[in-house]
Amino acid sequence: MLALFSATSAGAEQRHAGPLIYRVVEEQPAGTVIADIRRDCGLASNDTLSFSLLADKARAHFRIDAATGVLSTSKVIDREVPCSGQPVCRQTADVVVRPLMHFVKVIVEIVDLNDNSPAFPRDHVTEYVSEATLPDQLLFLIQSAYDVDGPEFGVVGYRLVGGSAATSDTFRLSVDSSPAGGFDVRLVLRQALDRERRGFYQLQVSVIQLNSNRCVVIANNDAAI
Ligand SMILES: [Ca+2]
Ligand SMILES: [Ca+2]
Ligand SMILES: [Ca+2]
Repeated sequence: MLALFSATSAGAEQRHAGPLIYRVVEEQPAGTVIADIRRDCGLASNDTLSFSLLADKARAHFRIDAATGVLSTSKVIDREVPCSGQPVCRQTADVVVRPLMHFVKVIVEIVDLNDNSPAFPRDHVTEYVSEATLPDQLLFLIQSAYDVDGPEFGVVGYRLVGGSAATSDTFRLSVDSSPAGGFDVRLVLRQALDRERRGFYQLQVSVIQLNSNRCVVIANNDAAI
C-alpha cells in the first residue's frame, strides 16, 4: 500500500494532502479487504464516526464498513470490464466521514491476472494465392489477435505451427511491430507454387504470450492456389 497522505489526527478541519492509493488483485472474492480508511486517515478508533461512499459508481466495485471504515471489494472485480487491454486500471472512490464531513479521495489500482487467452477476430480464413506469385512476396495480412488482459499478459508474438515440412518450406510468417502498437502479421511465400503438384495448404497460426510455456493455437488459415 502506498499512501500519499499526511493527516495524522482527527479533527473537523483535517485536510488531506492527496488521495489514498491502494492495490487489489482482480478476481478476488467479494469482501476482500483493501484498506482501513479510519487508520490511514489517522482517526481515533474510539471516535463515533460513520463512513460511506459518495457515488454509485464506486459502490459497483467497493463497499465500506460504516462503523470501522474498512474498505473492501463489493463483488468479484473483473479488471477487463472497466479496463480492457489497458496497461493500468485505476478506480476511484470518495469516502465521506460523518459527522466530521471529511472527504477522502481513494484510488484503487486493480492488479491484472493473466486470466484470458487472446482470440483472433475469425478462427478460420480462406485466402487465394496465384501460382504466379514470386517467392519472398508478402501475401495477405493476418488480422491481429486481441487479449483483453493488459499488455503484460497479452500477445507478444505469432508463429506458424503444425503443418507438414512442405508447408513450412513453402510459407513463413513476417511479424513486425506496428507503429500503432501490436503487430503487423503477414504470410510470406518462400518458394514458387505449383498448382498441379499441390493446390491447397492448411496453415495454423498461434499466438505467443508471456508467462505461458505453451503456444495458444487459435486460428487456422487455409491457402488455396
Ligand atoms: Ca479478469
Ligand atoms: Ca486479467
Ligand atoms: Ca492473456
